Amino acid sequence: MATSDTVAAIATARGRAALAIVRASGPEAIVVASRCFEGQDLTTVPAHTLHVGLWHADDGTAVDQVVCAVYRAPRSYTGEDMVEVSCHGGDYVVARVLDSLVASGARLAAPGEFTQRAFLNGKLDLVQAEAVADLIHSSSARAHRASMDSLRGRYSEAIGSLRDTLLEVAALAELEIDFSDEDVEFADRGALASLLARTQSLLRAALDSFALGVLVKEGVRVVIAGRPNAGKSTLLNALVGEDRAIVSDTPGTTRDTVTADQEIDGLLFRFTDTAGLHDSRDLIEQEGVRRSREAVRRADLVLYVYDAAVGFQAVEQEFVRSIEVAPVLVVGNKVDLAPVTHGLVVSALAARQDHTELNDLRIALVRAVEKCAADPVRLVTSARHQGHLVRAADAVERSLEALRTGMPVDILTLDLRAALHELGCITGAVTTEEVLSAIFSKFCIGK
Ligand SMILES: Nc1nc2c(ncn2[C@@H]2O[C@H](COP(=O)(O)OP(=O)(O)O)[C@@H](O)[C@H]2O)c(=O)[nH]1
Ligand SMILES: [Mg+2]
Repeated sequence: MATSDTVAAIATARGRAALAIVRASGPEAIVVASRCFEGQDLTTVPAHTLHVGLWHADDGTAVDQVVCAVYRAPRSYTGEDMVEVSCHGGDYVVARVLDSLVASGARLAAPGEFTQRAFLNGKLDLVQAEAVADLIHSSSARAHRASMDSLRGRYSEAIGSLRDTLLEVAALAELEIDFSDEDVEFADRGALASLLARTQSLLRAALDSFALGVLVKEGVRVVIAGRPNAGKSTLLNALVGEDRAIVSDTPGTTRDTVTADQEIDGLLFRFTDTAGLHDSRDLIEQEGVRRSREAVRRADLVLYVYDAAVGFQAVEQEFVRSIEVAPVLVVGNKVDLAPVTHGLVVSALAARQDHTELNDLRIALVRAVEKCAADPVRLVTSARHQGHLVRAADAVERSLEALRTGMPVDILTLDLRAALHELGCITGAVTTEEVLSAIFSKFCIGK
């Protein structure tokens, strides 16, 4: 991807809407836009100004009345000259505006190309660029908060301070290499070891937060399991506050998988009412057990519902104990009919009238997720970051080992450099074309 040319793309979603934005970025952005714009001469207007005028297609026909925002390098999102055309929404007008930009000399932007240019021009680091995509995709308060934290540079700061500590240690170690003929020790081994140990514990805390980070970013998949007629579908409906699953007193009613999303305490929960489980008459049957295991395998959390009127059967207890893939929350339903002997107490039916009825269950769901990690300084939500953090922690571990065993100082610096390299990959201080295209190709076009 060259940054010497000028690109254009539609930045807003398709379909009918009051307004839409088509943007252009690159050295020719203002000239290209001015060729289509009848009003002020955009090439001579000051930076950061808005101009109302007529937009013309390349055949001269007036397409729309628009507002052009003009930005000049380096004070723009991409760090290049940019024009953002606010036109009326709807597919036709927007497509014509884009066509005319292309006819005047821009080329169509690749996905994420604006943000990639911003990165290449030093407007954002890689973590912040990824946060832009996460922000667009965030669908809960906590996912939003994590991406805003990253976008504002807090995550990069945390990585940066880890790098600074490692650089400090590396500098001291390298000083010794420079003076190795003179056989002096500049650095106090104990002080180096404690700096490295501190870095290591911060890295471990970051790594520990990844399990929670993924749940915050992707949502928590909760599979509601239990015997037919236990009240799973009723509970799902009560939790999401609408009738998503079919409720019936004929066992085996839920045949298709029903999934419904609900935000609780800023976390997105994706509840799945298990299907197929109910086709067999009893959980003890081979097929029933196989299917429940199958459903449970895809869960981050299992909500096991039993019917208090029937009791928490031995086979059910056995089944719950055998689930290893995810934490299980046991709830006894139909407390209005019989006392609950195990787990949380629920009346799914009553909860339909009174939505505070399930508050204990909601709290338990959030707690079960938060248990996945201690309160981290910065939440790691990206598998890419996780990979680099693991390798950085390994390298720091090796350098600690090198210190402990009194290895030559150049062995120590090799490991420190490896750790620094990994941290640099996270923020993009070190990067390759391949990594960039893997990241930015997942972006929307126009971002
Ligand atoms: N008395 C009582 N009945 C309930 C409760 N929850 C569900 N039911 C009833 O139990 C039956 C089975 O419920 P359903 O949600 O379809 O169970 P599923 O097969 O596990 O999905 C329905 O007739 C529900 O109305 C409850 O808390 N109390
Ligand atoms: Mg059901």
